[in-house]
Amino acid sequence: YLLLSSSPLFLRLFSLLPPLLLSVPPSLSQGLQWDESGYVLYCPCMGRFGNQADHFLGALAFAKMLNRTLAVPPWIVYRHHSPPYTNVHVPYSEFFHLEALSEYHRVVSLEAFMEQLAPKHWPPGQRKAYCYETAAQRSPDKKTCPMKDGNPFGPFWDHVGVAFDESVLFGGISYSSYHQQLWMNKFPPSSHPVLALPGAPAPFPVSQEHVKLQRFVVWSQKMEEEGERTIQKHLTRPYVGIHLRIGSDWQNACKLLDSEDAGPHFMASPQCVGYDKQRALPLTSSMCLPPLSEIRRAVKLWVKKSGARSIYIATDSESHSRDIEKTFKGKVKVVSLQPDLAQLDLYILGRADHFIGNCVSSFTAFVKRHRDVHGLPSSFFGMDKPGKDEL
Ligand SMILES: Nc1nc2c(ncn2[C@@H]2O[C@H](COP(=O)(O)OP(=O)(O)O)[C@@H](O)[C@H]2O)c(=O)[nH]1
Ligand SMILES: *[C@@H]1O[C@H](CO)[C@@H](O)[C@H](O)[C@H]1NC(C)=O
Ligand SMILES: [Mg+2]
Repeated sequence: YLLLSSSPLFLRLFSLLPPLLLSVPPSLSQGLQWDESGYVLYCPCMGRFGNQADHFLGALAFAKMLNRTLAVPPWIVYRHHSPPYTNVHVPYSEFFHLEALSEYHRVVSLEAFMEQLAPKHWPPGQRKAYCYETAAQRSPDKKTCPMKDGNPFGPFWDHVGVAFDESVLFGGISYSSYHQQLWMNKFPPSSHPVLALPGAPAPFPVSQEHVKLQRFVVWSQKMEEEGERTIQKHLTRPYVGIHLRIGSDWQNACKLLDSEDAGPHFMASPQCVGYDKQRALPLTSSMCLPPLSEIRRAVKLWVKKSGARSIYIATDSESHSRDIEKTFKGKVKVVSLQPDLAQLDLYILGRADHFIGNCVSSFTAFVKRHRDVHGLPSSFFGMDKPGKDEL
């Protein structure tokens, strides 16, 4: 069992991990049958959790579109500033129910695929990489997919235990449903059983039609227990959860908004300004990087509206909890745990009575989608009433 204490939680969670396959539900891990319709493998090699989650939804849809089983990759967690000072590859099922995905489409964990299916059906010597011609242009011979070039690419495939033997290049084809038939014709599973890709076959941010796939991303029992215990211990309902994305990398990113031709679409912003570029609401700088005055205004408004008795602050930097406490003259409990495990923040924000997020952040987007699935209200700094997209 996991107990919460501030710093070693993350490591404890991993040290308790049974080696690879034991954490996969038995029905999915035992006696895996080879799928003649083929597989999609990819590295979640762009960005941190929020980006990886956006990409995951698109990759899931892509696999279904091609009627191939998705080999669900582990999450890549960057632990460069604290132990173990390296990338950690966390099995999907550590955070979420692998089986819940099956309601939408056939999946297998990449770990189980490698352990049980690859030795016989995708053996060393026959491992082809697939990529865009443009990606291969960067290689010395101009025709090799850059599967393991640099971080996180190399460490990822090393972790999985894969070396690639050959490259298959493609061009003039996109990952959207528009090209479904083209994919099917070009790469039939009989001659191309395993499509291994250097990155997710999906756009960032997640496309509008795939937002609703969040429904199949269900917290693991372990995360749920840890999350519920934490909420019960520290918070009093109703509570407002807020996401402060204000660290230095973010300050730099938001500066790009000041340029003349910056439109409303910037990183995850379609989630609040709307996906339709023509009709999108304006994206202001306080939506990207809310100043303390805006943080206090929005928190005050939503605490009042929801009758909140406590506030949970998730942050990538400082929590401003003193200032927020003062705003309420100590009458509302203000909590910021800054857990080592970012997913614990996501869990707590996802369960709040009201959530105020950062429109441009994909970390917020994960929470927003989860709350929409469960019919819970959300708003954004700089925007109290987010635009509604027809799904
Ligand atoms: N624990 C915690 N980590 C955060 C928070 N905000 C950002 N981070 C970290 O910063 C990363 C931001 O990258 P990403 O998830 O791709 O979201 P984005 O950059 O905001 O779109 C997260 O994955 C976390 O590791 C937060 O509120 N709590
Ligand atoms: C999709 O794949 C499954 C599993 O291999 C197979 O049984 C089914 O016939 C395929 N469907 C189509 C339309 O090809
Ligand atoms: Mg990011």
